[in-house]
Amino acid sequence: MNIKPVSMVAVLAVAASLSACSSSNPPGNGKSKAPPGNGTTATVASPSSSAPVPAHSSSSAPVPAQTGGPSDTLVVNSADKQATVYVVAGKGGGLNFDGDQNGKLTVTVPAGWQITVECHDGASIPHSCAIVSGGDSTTPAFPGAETLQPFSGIAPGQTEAFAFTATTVGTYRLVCLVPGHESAGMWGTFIVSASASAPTITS
Ligand SMILES: [Cu+2]
Repeated sequence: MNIKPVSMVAVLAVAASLSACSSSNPPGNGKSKAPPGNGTTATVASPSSSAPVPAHSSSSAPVPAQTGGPSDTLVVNSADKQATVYVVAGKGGGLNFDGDQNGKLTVTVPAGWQITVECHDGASIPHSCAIVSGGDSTTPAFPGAETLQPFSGIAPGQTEAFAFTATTVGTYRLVCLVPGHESAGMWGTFIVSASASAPTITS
């Protein structure tokens, strides 16, 4: 007789473990509040409110990239001090970021914010994105502030994302580290500001 409520609990537990994405959850932790015989699983979605972690919780894996937003685009989450910068490397096929060369593209972020850069290769040759301290530097200014293989680059048409915390005030470069590209003008300006209240992007 009671088979139906028990199976519903099982379904709910599976659905919860799938949506919560935390494999440490012990199965079958007796959801006694499951309504008997009323077969609706829609209420299971509510646990997500306690887990606001977005897509990027990885430590070694690259941040999941979207399909590459338009150039000169920022998505700002002021409440959480997070911003995503969409950058097109090699827009129109040239050695540029978002069509700009030699520092013209300027991204400013407040110090302490977590920044995600989505680097889209818009050209027919490989490019990369990295935040470095100055001209000819090939070391990321912040841990993780570069695409995975910055010297060989991202394949044409692909998008790769990375995230870092802009901990130190200063003026940096957004560069392509594929050899020869920065010196040919493929760099922008990346400013970590003590006074800015929100990120901006100008070109
Ligand atoms: Cu390049």
